Amino acid sequence: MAWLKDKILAMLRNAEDYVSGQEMCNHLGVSRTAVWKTMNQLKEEGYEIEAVSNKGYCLRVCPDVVTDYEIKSRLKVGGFLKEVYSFDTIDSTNSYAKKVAMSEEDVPFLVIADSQQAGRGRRGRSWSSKKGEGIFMSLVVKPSIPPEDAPKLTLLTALAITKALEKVAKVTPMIKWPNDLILGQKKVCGILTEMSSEMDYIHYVVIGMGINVHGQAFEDEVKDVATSLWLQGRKGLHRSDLVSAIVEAFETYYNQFISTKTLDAFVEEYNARLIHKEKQVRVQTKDGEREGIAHGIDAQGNLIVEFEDGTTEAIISGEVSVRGLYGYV
Ligand code: BT5
Repeated sequence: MAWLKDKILAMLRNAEDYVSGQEMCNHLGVSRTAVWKTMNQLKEEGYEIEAVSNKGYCLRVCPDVVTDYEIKSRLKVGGFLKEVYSFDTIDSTNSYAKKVAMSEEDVPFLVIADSQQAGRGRRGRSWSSKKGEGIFMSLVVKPSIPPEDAPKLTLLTALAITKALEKVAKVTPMIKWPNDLILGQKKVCGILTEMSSEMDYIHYVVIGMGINVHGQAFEDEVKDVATSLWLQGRKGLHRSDLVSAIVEAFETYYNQFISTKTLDAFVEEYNARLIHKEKQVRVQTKDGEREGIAHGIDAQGNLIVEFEDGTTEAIISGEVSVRGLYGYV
């Protein structure tokens, strides 16, 4: 009866007042025993559900969990998001998402875990993913856009997460092109976009998001770089609140992008968030390091940098260091 959990949670969550057991049975087409058993399971998992005779049930307290049913109960699954797969622990949500994406036609779907054993960053780097401390999730889409446009999804995702963090956590992150969100000069979120494609056709895109929520201390290797919402003074957040706000914001950005096939409408918003706009940056590409002033992104999502020799270039990808961030002084 695991499927009942999200339905019951959704009914309790959407109710203005108490929901009677009979109403649940009628609505869900199950027995009273099934409802009662599911309620007990939810209570064991930390949901505080008040039961009052002649009135019914009321959800009082919700634990900070990222189970599929918790997330489904907050989002209309079958609407934009077609499925949610959740894990207590996993190697990497991106790796799992890729395996599912090969056979699963119904997209977008979400893979989320409470911890990762081998969370991945870009170019073989790792992502610290301690149990219960963050959001580790991957959204899979199959857009009909040219493969070279896929990196634009990273930029849209950065905007969507920014919107959601503003709404739920009441913080205003800045973006470090292309895939970091910054709070208090440190990294609160990273995005890893991976794709399977042919020359002119995308099979799928996996957008992995790592967001530090409750972490109070980071390992030595990342402590100078990383921050969390907790460390920025945002305590007591529910990760599922953030997850549903991110998916909702992503839906809006994604749908607009897919229908217009251009970033035009987002460039201004992105540049207003850019932490290195009109600042000195150091660009590392495969050809070496150069310094210049970043003027923002163009409609291709490339970073426009005016170098010290007076030339201006659109940087397609590469590492950009921003003075004052992550030990670049
Ligand atoms: C990223 O890579 O920022 C992309 C991170 C994506 C992680 C998500 S979690 C869900 C999904 N499943 C995965 O396996 N991955 C995705 P990059 O720009 O390469 O940054 C990696 C660098 O950030 C590391 O080398 C560290 O310096 C630093 N770092 C590692 N863990 C961090 C953390 N939790 N918070 C902030 N910085 C971290």
